[in-house]
Amino acid sequence: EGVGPQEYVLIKLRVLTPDHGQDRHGKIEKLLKRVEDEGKKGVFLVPATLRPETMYGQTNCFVLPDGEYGAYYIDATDELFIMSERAARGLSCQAYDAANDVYFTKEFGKIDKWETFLGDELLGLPLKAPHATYEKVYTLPLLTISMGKGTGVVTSVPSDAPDDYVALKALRDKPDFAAKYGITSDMVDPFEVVPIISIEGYGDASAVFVCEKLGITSFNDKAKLAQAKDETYLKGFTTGIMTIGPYSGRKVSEAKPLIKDEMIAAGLAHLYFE
Ligand code: A2H
Repeated sequence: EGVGPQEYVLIKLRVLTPDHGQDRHGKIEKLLKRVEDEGKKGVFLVPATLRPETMYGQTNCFVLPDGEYGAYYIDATDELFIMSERAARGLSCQAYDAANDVYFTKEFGKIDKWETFLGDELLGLPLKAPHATYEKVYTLPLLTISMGKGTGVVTSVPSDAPDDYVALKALRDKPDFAAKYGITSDMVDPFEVVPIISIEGYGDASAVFVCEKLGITSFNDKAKLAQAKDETYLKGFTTGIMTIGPYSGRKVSEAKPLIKDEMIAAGLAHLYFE
């Protein structure tokens, strides 16, 4: 790894009204109501990604079921971001007023915690994901999330990320596993992999290609999964060609900074360093 901070892009996935009548969504329903009553601009799950150009391929978002999250009011944008407390601190450049339990940052102004959640209380939520081809996607469990990295929220692009593909496939193929987390088939079955980047020799959904080539069936295939990630990440960025969106036909390495800047300018994303 290089020296200096890692730049992530936080993608703003808008939390929509829960549509499955699940008891565990009581807190988020209350929060959405308060946000509406107070005229704030909305509640967003904010996954941290290194690959903003892949957002066309989103099929869902992941949280850690027993991870601890907070909903933080962002003064400067008048919105609430759901992320780990650690990320809220990071976003505020570690400026924290303990006496008043508020965070400060030059870019965002005051960051104020309105609610806390266990990941489980965020599972099965409908979301509007920017650039996704699906009108709405759902929050699903990912057990390999580290709460010590990024925001503790990961957006899922199964076409290009082997972790995301394996996790989504497990939820589709193992109904007991999905049921354990209250995930119903309509939250996973309609969400086919969306091809977004073509790589010579790997087709237009490289993560699917490599996972099948190496015979990866679960997260237990650790060594193979590591190999799959090495192959796809490097190739995708260096030789991949976009096959979707306004930069279709352009190299991934050229499209990435353009898409990133446009998403930030449009208020769909924010930079985050740690
Ligand atoms: B990437 P790095 Cl398509 N725990 O986004 C586990 N994984 C996390 C995480 C956390 N707390 N926070 C972010 N990530 C994932 C897209 C993507 C990503 C694609 C291809 C490669 C890729 C869609 N998921 O990452 O260890 C996020 O997944 C390649 C490493 O901080 C984020 O970018 O370097 C990436 O890992 C950050 O990993």
